[in-house]
Amino acid sequence: MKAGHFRSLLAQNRPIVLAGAHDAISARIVERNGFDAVWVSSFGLSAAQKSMPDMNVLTMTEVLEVAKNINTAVRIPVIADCDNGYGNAINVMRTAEEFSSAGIAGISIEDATFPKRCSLYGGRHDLVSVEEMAGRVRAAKSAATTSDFVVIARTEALIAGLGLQEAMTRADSYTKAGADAILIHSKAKSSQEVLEFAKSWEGRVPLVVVPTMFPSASVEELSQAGFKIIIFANHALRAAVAAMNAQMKILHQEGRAEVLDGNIASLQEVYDLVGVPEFQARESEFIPSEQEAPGAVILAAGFEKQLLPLNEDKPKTLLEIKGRSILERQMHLLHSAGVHQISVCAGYRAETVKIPNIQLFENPHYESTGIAASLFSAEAALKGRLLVMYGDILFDRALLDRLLDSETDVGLVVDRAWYDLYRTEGQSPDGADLVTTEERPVTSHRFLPSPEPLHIRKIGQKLDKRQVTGEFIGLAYFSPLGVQWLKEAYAKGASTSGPYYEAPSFRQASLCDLLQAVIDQGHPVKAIETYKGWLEVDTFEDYRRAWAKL
Ligand code: SPV
Ligand code: MG
Repeated sequence: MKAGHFRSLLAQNRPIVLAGAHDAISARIVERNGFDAVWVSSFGLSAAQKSMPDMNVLTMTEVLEVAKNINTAVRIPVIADCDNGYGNAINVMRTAEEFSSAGIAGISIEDATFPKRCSLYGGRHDLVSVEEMAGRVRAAKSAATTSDFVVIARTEALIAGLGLQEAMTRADSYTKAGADAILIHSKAKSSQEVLEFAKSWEGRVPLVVVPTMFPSASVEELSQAGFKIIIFANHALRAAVAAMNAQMKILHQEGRAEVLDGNIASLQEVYDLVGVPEFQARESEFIPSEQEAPGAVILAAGFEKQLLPLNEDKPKTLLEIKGRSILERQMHLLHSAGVHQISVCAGYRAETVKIPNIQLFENPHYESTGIAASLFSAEAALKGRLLVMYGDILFDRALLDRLLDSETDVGLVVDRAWYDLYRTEGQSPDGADLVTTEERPVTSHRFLPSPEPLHIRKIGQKLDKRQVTGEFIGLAYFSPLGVQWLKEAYAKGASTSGPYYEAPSFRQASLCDLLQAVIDQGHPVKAIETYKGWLEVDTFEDYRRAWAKL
């Protein structure tokens, strides 16, 4: 695909300009800056990947691995500098096969002996015979897995000091062997010799040039002289080395990162470069969002004199039933459902609530204020997914699971047994939190909870009993949105004067009053039905029953 794209560039009437990369991020920078293709530079890879000289010390597989990383990071074609093909024609075959099947658009193979040394280094540069190199070219062409794969034959004749005539002979021979382009390399201080070569070249295949040693030669100039492909081979690496050196020097001297501000890329630039936004989009598309674990707030501020002397020295939630307090039992239940962020709103005898691993909030005005005020004494804990429960109830663990799984924004556990009890016996205990749901329950001697939570229309202790469909057990769930509704209702209520729903004033508002406000603001408050399965400790009789039941 990319090889095909590179071939289409070859067919266009303009120069193809490459810049060298030494890793995936430098390749992406090359791409972002508009180059036609990436040159996987052996000079750059040796330096950046291993901090070693460019002397065939990297193996074919090491180069291939980086070339693959680069190819994955960019959309433009990648041409890999494969030195001499890592050996003889047999090694070249494997090289061509591996690189072409990895989706690399093309490779460059040079006529240096194995191991080679960087063309730009001083000292000897030995070349294999013309015939041997022609064999490498034929081998590369025959082993490529796609016919579009581009094989650039590179002659080092000028580097080895063999002169223009030898360079021409070799280039000619490599072309006949099937090369798709000829790279004529030179380390002369001027472009003169490559320009001369180009002049005598009769245009049988495109010419490639690497203007490292004659940097004043422009793309336009080289292109006009007949070069089709121009490779700025090592400038990204050298830019990085210069920048890192300069900034590390300052940083080490100053010992404070701020001194580099403005000199270095911002984090945002790096995020953009490596595609953080795209990866975040993938996350939200493919990874189911881990639901945040819910927290719980236990309301335990009040004092009930009907329980005296049991609660003389402690709040009701600390009453022990068979060796464990109600609060401890509640915490055990919550922990078993994965709820570990537990807050307690205390008031009466708050100092006695000394339980490890809870966050304690205090409503010092518990005598003159209602449960809503106690709840908001724990405002810091009112966030995320939240359970709110009375400190005097015990319930079946399954209720907790159903509530947490209910996908409601505000869900209240509602006991349907109240409905039957009241229907048949015409009585109901005082002080129960009653609800009226939109849907009327069907009476029967069997019970199955409604598969869908029911809409609650009214909640309070003074509802018209004929409309009541169940009793709120004092266990509620709020989604983050539900918590927001609760806070909005509380903020709105705080600015009211006079009676507030069933309370004489907002200060004395109960949880039910606040929930009714949420409903009246048009938000859905849902009932999760149960039939018994819970108990509360409100009276002496409740306490005795709790002992009997647990
Ligand atoms: C490279 O970039 O590795 C090259 C070009 O082969 S040069 O270093 O100029 O030889
Ligand atoms: Mg090289």
